Amino acid sequence: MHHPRKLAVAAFAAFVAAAPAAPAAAADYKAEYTVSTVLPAPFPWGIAADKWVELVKERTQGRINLKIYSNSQLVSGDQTKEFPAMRQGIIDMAVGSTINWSPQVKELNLFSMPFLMPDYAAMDRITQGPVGEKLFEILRARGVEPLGWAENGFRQVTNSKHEIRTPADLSGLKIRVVGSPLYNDIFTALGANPTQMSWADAKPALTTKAVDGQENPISVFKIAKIATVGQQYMTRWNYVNDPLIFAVNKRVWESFTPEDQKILRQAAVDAGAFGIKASREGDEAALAEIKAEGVTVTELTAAERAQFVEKTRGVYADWAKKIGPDLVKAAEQAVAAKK
Ligand code: X2X
Repeated sequence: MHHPRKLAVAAFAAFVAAAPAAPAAAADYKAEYTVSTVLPAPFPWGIAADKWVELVKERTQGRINLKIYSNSQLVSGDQTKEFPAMRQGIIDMAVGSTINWSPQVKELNLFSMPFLMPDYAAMDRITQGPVGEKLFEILRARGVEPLGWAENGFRQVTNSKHEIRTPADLSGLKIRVVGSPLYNDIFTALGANPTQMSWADAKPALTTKAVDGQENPISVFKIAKIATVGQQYMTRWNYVNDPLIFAVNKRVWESFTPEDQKILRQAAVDAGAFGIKASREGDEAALAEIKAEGVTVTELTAAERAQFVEKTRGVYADWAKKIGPDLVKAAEQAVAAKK
């Protein structure tokens, strides 16, 4: 015969066991989660990532700790291996550039389509609308949970030889590019001689003059002191804008309680907004500073810019097929949409 008290205890235990998902014990969580990035603070990229770490820690009272590993160190400096490493769980999370993930996720080449986005508003209409949602769905199907957007910035071409005002000025220049083969195609179409290399190798190659030029946002050029290795000419052509995505390995994501998932996602959205502001304001401030350092900053007239657009139309059409014509069309519509 059972003691009634024991029965009550057993019933209560059964009730607890059947109760809907109680918050996972902290013991189920890792003491620390690895977050891969390329550029650390004070680059806007690192500012966004650091903010995420800070907000998550604060909003979980220190239960969830993210740790940034910058300069692609978790993938031995090869930033194009970040996405597969995160998908496989070698890395828990990343704040990564769409350029660096494009070799594995071809749809992310959308942001590298030459001269697709004329300004920040166009960029925001893509990332914050149905196209952004669609890209997040694609990433989700590929084994990572995307949470929010940040920004590396509009990328400008620089070189050590002379001012670039027309495609002819690019002729024969050796330009360091990263990530996707789309960049090889763009610079080849413009008559340059593109060479793919990681960020880790870029500055040494510029220093030794193994390459004549590179392309990166103004803030990156300034903070990495690219002018000091002889890059005296910048053309502000805004040919692509490079967004960053906060993402988490799927199994790691599923290990979090719904409440903690909500915190992680909202913290990414908030850190992203903070980082985007830092990126846009940073570019503005850096522009004045690099000019003061003696860098020639070339602004193109509409007619001059049109020549670069014209020369890259074939590459654009070719890559629209690879990325997906519907997705590219939706992005073009978002760009054209009036608020
Ligand atoms: O390697 C680059 O040029 C950088 C730092 O901008 C990226 O990771 C895309």
